[in-house]
Amino acid sequence: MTLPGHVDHLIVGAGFARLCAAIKLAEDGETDVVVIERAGEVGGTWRDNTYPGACCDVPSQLYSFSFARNPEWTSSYSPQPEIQDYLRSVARAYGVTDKTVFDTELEHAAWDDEGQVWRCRTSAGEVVAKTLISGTGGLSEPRLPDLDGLATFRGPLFHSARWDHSVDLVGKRIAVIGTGASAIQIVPELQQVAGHLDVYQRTAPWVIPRNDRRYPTLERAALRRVPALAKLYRTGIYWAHEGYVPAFTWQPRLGAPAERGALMNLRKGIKDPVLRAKATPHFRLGCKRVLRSNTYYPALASSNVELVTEQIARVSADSIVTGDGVEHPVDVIVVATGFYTTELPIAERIVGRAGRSLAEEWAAGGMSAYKGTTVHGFPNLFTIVGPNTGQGHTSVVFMIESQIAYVRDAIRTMREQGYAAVEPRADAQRRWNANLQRRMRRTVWNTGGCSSWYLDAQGRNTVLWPKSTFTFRRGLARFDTQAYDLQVARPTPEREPVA
Ligand code: N01
Repeated sequence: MTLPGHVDHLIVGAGFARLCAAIKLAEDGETDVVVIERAGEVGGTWRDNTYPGACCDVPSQLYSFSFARNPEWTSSYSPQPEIQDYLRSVARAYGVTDKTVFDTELEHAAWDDEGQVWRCRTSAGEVVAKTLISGTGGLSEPRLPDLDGLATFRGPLFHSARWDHSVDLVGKRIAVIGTGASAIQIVPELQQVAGHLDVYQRTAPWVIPRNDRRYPTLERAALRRVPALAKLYRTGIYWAHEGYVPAFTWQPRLGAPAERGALMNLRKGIKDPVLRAKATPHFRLGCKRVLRSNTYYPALASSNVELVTEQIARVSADSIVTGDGVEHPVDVIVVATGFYTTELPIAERIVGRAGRSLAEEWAAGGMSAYKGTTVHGFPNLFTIVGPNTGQGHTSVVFMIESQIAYVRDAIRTMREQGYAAVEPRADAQRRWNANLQRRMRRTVWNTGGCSSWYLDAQGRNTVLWPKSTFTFRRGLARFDTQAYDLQVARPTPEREPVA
């Protein structure tokens, strides 16, 4: 479709969060909805991350919409192509593909307080929207490491989320920089094809076993025919994962049994005590994202792999030089160093009521929102996967569905009560975040002895939700008008309410 000039609801991006928004608004009879997607197809992070071994580390039964369960998953942890197919088919089945303007990027969005609308500039032209539904989630903008000489490297160099499939890796000397969730999936795959593989580790991660299994045809047929069975699987997995919450948010010592399991995984995978010592983590489990793999440690122990723990001093045209002066020749560099998670590039493009961007608003105190979903000074902006809505133990899709329920109720309320604009009050947002940050003090993320992408430059955790996910869902079950400044339409041509 082509970009219209006016729309009720403009949704930016077409990953899990934004697909859910488009589907649920349509269910409520909101017909004037347009999605803009900067790429040529839906999928978000699952479209972008095509690296070898890309796989979900949350069980598939839970990593899918509650209203579009998928009995066709082939295994308990789905590989990226299956998740991408799932998202494509959901987008098609629910008519979202037809509402999406592809290859179109949001360049700038400014709140017009007179007109009570968002005036948006996109790469495909201008559009005026009554509400702007955006994802501010932090796993979409790759972060390259700030390494001396990186730009001088002459061979292929790419980020894990921008895999260059045209590069032939067979027999090559490959370097992987980073040992996070992406790297530990990539390393076992590259080990099988590389002539030599150097893995550059800054911090050894916790890696627990991944209890993956394939679903036999009979089991898939049962899941297809008996929806209650699929629901039961989902519920069981949900509560099993929720069991991590006390250890992560309240009493980190409760994670000790999981730490013992991870150390057994390490002993099983690596026999050499010197290598094992290098790969042993020195912080509490959960402080960084807990990784799951049965193949990472055996890959590190392979004869063609070296785990390099000396820090990188510089990169030259054809090598990586470490702090001890050793030059490691390399043909291909894979950078698995994560994403911009707390300084989101999209925040610079969204300008609120006072003429300040989200990035400016958040520069001093870090990212913050009310219930992770609305922001004082930014009327009618809904941030899905917004500040403090992430979690390190379960499916983000659960949080997304909770947020979308809140957005739906907000839009319903606007329609029914004739409000043209809703904006959380400053005091409500302040209280919400003060409570969050108080809760954050005793979490493993703050006390576990590590630095992570959950923390911003000031050491504030503005990414994760510090309680159970059902508490989040309960808190967002209803749009709480008492926390909002509610504006009726002003008498100008563009000031009708959302209706
Ligand atoms: O990124 P990361 P990721 N020099 O930030 C290292 C999700 N995900 O892409 O630990 C050297 O976790 C850094 O070292 P350190 C998931 O939520 C999900 O792997 O900071 N090294 C670290 O080892 C995950 O948490 C799935 O000391 C440098 C690594 O790079 C998130 O994406 C799969 C460096 C970065 O790890 C991000 O994971 C994959 C430098 N200058 C990812 N800078 C699922 O299955 C950074 N590092 C759902």
